[in-house]
Amino acid sequence: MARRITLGAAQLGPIAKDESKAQVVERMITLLRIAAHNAVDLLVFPELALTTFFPRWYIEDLSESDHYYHSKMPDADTQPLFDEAKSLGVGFALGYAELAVDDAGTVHRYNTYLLVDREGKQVGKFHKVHIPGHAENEPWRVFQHLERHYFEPGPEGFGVWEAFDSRIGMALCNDRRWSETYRVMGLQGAEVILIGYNTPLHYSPDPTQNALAGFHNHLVMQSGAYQNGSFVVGVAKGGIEEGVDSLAQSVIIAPSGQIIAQAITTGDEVISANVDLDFCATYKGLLFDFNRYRMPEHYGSLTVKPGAKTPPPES
Ligand code: ING
Repeated sequence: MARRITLGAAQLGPIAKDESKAQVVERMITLLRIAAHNAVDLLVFPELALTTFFPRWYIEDLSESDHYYHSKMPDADTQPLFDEAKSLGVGFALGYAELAVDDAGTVHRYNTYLLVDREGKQVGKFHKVHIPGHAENEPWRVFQHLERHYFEPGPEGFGVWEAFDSRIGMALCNDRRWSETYRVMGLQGAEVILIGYNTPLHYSPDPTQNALAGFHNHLVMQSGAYQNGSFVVGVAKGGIEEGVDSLAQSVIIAPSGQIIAQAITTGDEVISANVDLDFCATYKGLLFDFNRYRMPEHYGSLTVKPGAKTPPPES
């Protein structure tokens, strides 16, 4: 019996700075209902889905940005979303800013993804690993990208969770650009990798890359999918948000690397695809049979420092 699942991407358009979480949750519930109408089993929301992309503004005292974070999930703002999803029988992944306090009482601020199954059970939580941008206000930039001021990398790394009769992995935005992200989950048997992103079309450090933003976005996710025999759901917060134009082009990608669904707007939009999870095996079990063909003992050290010169062959 084929293991079929309908994957969905809930792309969000711009979220204004003065838009309340309740207003955003209403938009997300509308997308949930559209997804349910299309028999979606797992709907993926973008990174930091509940607010405007606040790392675009420098607030020196982090405690003054606490209103962007959530210390528990669900909470009063998000309970309606969790209730609606459960009543519709739609599982989802939610990107949000998490404020966590560890046993020693230390506050940690994470860029977080939460996976919830169709019965409303919280299956797994991921903390973004690759934190891009900068930590100090840099006025030379057209706009700020202060994720390194607002977030620390998660200590747990990349995990895979048994859910939806499959093995689900999660990553966030800049994580998708690093090949290790996919391979670490591929080695854990990931069949579906969920990735939310906020990616401005302008890259201040090198604007020559602007024209390639869409190409690079799909390039890395298609490669990651293919090289690990996994489906990838890439979901944007897109459009012109507080004057900054961000890439949309959300996609659902097959283990072949082919794009099987793509958003056509830069706003709120649901795309979906009904897929056979056993299709992963046609890549994992043949070309990318890790146990048979992967050669970690011949790769040398993965801890080579950037710029290290490889020793000349023995003369
Ligand atoms: N955003 C970006 C990303 O990796 C970035 C960081 C911005 C990279 C612009 C390149 C150009 O897509 C997040 N949130 O990681």
